[in-house]
Amino acid sequence: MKTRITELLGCQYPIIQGGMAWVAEHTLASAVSNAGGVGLIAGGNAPIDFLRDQIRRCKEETDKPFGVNIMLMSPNADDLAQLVIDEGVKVVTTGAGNPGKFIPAWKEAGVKVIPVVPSVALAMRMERAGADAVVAEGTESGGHIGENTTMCLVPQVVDALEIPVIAAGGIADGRGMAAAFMLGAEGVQIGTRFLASEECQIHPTFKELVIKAKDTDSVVTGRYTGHPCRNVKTKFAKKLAEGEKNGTLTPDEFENLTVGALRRAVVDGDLESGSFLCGAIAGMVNEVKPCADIISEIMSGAERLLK
Ligand code: TUI
Repeated sequence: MKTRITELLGCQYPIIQGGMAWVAEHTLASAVSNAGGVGLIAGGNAPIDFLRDQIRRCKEETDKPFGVNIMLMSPNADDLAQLVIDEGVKVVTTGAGNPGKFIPAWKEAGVKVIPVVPSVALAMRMERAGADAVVAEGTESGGHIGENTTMCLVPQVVDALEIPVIAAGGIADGRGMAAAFMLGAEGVQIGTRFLASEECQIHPTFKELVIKAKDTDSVVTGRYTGHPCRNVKTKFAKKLAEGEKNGTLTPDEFENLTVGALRRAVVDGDLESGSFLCGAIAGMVNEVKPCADIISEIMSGAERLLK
């Protein structure tokens, strides 16, 4: 399947992996890239020396294009923006902010720039700033989210832009990919499906939560802090949601409880105080598989339907 995204990124399939903080490290990124998609290493809040090492390991594991996701609220965002240039990374996606100030330097260095956007307005700003493509991310996604759904957001972003659009949020099989293409997307970004991959290094408890999740097992917390976040509905997530709803947790108390909660989920599998970020499609993810199988099943399903 050739689209402007496969052409832009030099990959076999128009599938990019979500830049999941703490989750997306070199083994997952290289597995996705070796399977014909574009794997990503997530910067998150990680130290620069750690990320340099991750990028170098990924280069050893794949000769295919891979990228780095920069979480723009991270204190390391400026240093990571420079690191991707210094390391010759081919693709950058960004989240949780406006990457406009970095785009000229990335373009100069030949880095393909793909901001993740939750709205048409930001998508248009990114096109004007020189982005090569955007990821239009619906509220079905895991982690930090906007309010609009994939079904509503993607066609509106497609109509508003000339550059190609990658759809994200709620896509985990060939049907989802085909649907995104019918909305005008030329690629998909997939996160949650790759949580349940063999190459993903998250704690076994996290994988089990994804595998066992039903359709109603995700919850959005933190709207009142300005950082709404979709998680698996664990006891801890319910406590946060109730504290927010009943006013028994102030926004400051809420923020304090969530400091370090992503690490506690991914590394420790801590159900008492970890935040297991996950998309609403987890209910449909029922089996751990190698990334190559996940990608080939999605592609064969989508191609069959699109024909
Ligand atoms: O960024 C994500 N997903 C994420 S980031 C993350 S880590 C985090 N930790 C604490 C607070 C916030 C994040 C976990 N999941 N997806 C892409 C995305 N970007 N979703 C929403 C946005 C976004 C939101 C507001 C992008 C830009 C924006 O405003 C830009 C501006 O300045 O106008």
